[in-house]
Amino acid sequence: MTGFSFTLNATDGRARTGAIQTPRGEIRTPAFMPVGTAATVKAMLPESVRATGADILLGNTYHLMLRPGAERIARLGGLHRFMNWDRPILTDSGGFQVMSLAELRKLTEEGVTFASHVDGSRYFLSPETSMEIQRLLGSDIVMAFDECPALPATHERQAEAMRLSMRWAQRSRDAFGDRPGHALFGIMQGGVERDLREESAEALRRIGFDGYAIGGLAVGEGQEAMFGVLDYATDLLPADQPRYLMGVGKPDDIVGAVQRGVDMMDCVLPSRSGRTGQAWTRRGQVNIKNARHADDPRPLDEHCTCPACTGYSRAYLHHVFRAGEMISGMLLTWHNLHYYQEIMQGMRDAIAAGTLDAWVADFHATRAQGDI
Ligand code: PRF
Ligand code: ZN
Repeated sequence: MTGFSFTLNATDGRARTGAIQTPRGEIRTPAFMPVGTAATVKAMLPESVRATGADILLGNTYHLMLRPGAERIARLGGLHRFMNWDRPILTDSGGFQVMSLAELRKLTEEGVTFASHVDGSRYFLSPETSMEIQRLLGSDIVMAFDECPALPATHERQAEAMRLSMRWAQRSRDAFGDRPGHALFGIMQGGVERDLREESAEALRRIGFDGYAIGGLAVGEGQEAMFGVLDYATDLLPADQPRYLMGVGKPDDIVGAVQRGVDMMDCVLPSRSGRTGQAWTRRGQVNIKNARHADDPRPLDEHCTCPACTGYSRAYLHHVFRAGEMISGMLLTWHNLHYYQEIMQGMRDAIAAGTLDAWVADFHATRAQGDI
């Protein structure tokens, strides 16, 4: 397809670095995508998100169809114009959010009907309606419509959900059609069942997508089980197209995923925990609520170049959190997103230099040290 391409620049072990070219700009990989669910990365201006180093944001079909509505966003010039972010946007397809947030859900072969968590009104989502909504939003990377079963799930339940997702993947592909400059990604399912992951990858490759996501992980199976799947799952997908691990994760999850051949990830963690007083740093987690920070003149991380660390003490960050001041979420979110992007840049550089193992060893050693 024209206007959208993926170039691999270097590999180191199974890790890869490269870039996705889109008409709205380049996405350096491995890439971390901040989550902008409701047409905003909460507590951040778009230019500030960009300043942290983000090349692409994630938006949500489910939330935007409910409020303010995809047609309204289309009338207002599309999601990029609406939220003042002119770089690439990937949109999730909605099914995963329906299953975790909506009420009165009814799932059939055709799609899923549900009641809005906002006002209880009834909606229908299917591969066809999800493709239409993502088109109205103007999404650059559109996700196929899938079903991610809740855990615990038997092999039989996982098989059923995966096979439905593969039929929906074909319907997503048919409904998406040919849209130069826009990409459609398929989503692998199958839980932690190797035979199902293999069957799912085969079905997706047969249909053919511009990129391939690994869904159905980070849903409560634990890091060891997730890495166990990634140990073989990335190799089931085409080497010359981007691989996206959905909804991951903590810093050490991201590092482990990149080591296993993942190119893209998204997670609410850095932004959400910024609003609950949790900071992620090179040396580990800091809970800024803790009274031990009340008199501490040091920054969160003396090596960090973000505005929260260059301008403010832990004592100040503790105070504004305790006082419920809005700047608390703003500063901690900025720091967390900055730190996540610094990890991604560090890994991109290390993969290009062939020194990822040393980089990862240093990442873990730094985090293991002492009290933060
Ligand atoms: N499918 C979709 N979105 C997702 C997931 C999935 O399996 C996950 C699982 N971690 C997060 N977001 N469509
Ligand atoms: Zn910082």
